[in-house]
Amino acid sequence: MKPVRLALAGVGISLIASFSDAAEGGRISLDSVGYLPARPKKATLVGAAGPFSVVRLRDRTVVFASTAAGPITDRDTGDQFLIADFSALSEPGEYALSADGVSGQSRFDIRADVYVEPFQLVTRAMYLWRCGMAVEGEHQGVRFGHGACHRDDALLDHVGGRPGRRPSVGGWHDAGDYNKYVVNAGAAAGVMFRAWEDFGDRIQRAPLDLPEAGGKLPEFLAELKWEIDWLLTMQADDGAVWHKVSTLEFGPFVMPERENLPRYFAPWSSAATADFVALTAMAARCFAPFDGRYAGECLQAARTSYAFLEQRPRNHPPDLRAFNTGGYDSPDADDRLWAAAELWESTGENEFLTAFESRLSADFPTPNNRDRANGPITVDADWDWSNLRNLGLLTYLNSKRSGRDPALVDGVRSGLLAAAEGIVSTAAEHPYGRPLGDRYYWGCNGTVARQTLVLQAAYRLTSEQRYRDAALDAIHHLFGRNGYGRCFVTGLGANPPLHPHDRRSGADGLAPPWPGYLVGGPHPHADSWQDDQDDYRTNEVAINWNAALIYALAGFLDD
Ligand code: 9MR
Ligand code: 9MR
Ligand code: ZN
Repeated sequence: MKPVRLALAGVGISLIASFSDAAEGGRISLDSVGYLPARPKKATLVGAAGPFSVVRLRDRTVVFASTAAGPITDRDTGDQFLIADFSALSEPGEYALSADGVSGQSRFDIRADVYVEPFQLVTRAMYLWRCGMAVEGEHQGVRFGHGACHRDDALLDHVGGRPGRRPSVGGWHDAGDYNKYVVNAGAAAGVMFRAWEDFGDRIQRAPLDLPEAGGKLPEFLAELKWEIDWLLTMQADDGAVWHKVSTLEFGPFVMPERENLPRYFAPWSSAATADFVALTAMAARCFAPFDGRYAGECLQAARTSYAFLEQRPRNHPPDLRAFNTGGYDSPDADDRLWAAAELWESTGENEFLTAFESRLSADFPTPNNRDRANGPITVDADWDWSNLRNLGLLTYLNSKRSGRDPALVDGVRSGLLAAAEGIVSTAAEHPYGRPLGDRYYWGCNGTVARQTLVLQAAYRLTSEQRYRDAALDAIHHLFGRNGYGRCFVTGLGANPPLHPHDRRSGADGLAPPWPGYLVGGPHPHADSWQDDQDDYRTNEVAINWNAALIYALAGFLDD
């Protein structure tokens, strides 16, 4: 679908219609889930004249009226937009915004707990992704579920030629497919552990209604344990970590318990091994207060694989020639850095700190150069599974432990603030407040959510609200303030995706898709998203994207 240009008589400017079908009378794009009472509230108007108003639904009273600012021009496309700012409206309630020149109105809520239910929904979606057990859930009156699947995982043929199986049951399916990939487990669970460490108190007060509710672990950690238990099965006897458990070709669109293709361990990789170290080290310290024995097991597993890697300093990509499924193959420097950071944070042992700091200096020599001491160390504003360096940097920066090199700490701090500042201005300049600006690639919606890790870290250092407000921009964008005027999460908000590339949703015979899943998003262009099951490039769902959204929402559970 190409944007349609409208020439509105009397407005005097050429206005651009949306990427969506709602183009005819212009469009209002806003966070269709809602806004926090005290924080900024903006909508993007396309094809509007200027005046807009907000009606309180309870009594149909106009509670706010103003004129949208603009037009502002999208630097890349030349398209023009107006920005309706209704930040001053702070009374909790249910509302609808309408604008002159645009037919229809757009609903939203204002509430301090407006992101609690979305948080529960997208976190429960991780549970619904569980492999190896039957799962079920209800959403908007529809029951979703599948039977116990993949109880035979997995075959050893491709890891050393030994015939037979070794148990690797459990974990989460990766995405719309049912395979299980260690590197993406790192990206997903790593971000969720960070959510736990940053916002655990508040997370703990949001019930998830998981089978483990009421047990000795907080539910959120119980969900993570489902993944970590599986991850532990990916460690070979020598400490190498197999790259994935997968079919040889992607399976058909059937329910998981009916996918009966053989599934194999794939050969080890150093990136997967390092991600395993980082995750099991994080698990060790997050589980320690609740289950010391399990924490001990995780730490021992981390040490074993770390020692294995120390003997093999070079990048070792996985040999995936037998497989035509997801690769998740990228060099291991970021993974090794992350592994050292987490082992240090969990143990306090100097060996790991030294390893982390020398890697940091070697990759980014600035702080060792006396002339440029305290120069910024790059912190990425735009990152995904192939570059998990930020997870290590954030752990290092947040640490309460002593012994860090102050020049490196300063370098990371200034790099972080520079990255966060860049994100803030990118969001401010973007017509739809998109903190990733005009970068569109596979899974970019996940990155938009993931940017909030950097923003929240900057907020923690400075207490400056603009970092949190840019994190809210990310949420607003994903929940409807985008070129489609649609929420990108299944079962949530306005006009959400109905046809994600998700085998369960395609195969269960139910009309609505499985709820709580963030779709990958448009690429290569802003208008390339299609709500089409066949379009796995823009409309798949994946654990690393949902995990990032879990983090984004966890930051705003009580405002
Ligand atoms: O369903 C697969 C999806 O999970 C992957 O992300 C995607 C890219 O690796 O591939 C999908 O599988 C497609 C395959 O690559 C080509 N034939 C059609 C498959 C979709 O049904
Ligand atoms: O998220 C992955 C994206 O960064 C890659 O560009 C893409 C192609 O390699 O693969 C994506 O991951 C898919 C994985 O390979 C298989 N399961 C579904 C994942 C999401 O589409
Ligand atoms: Zn399964």
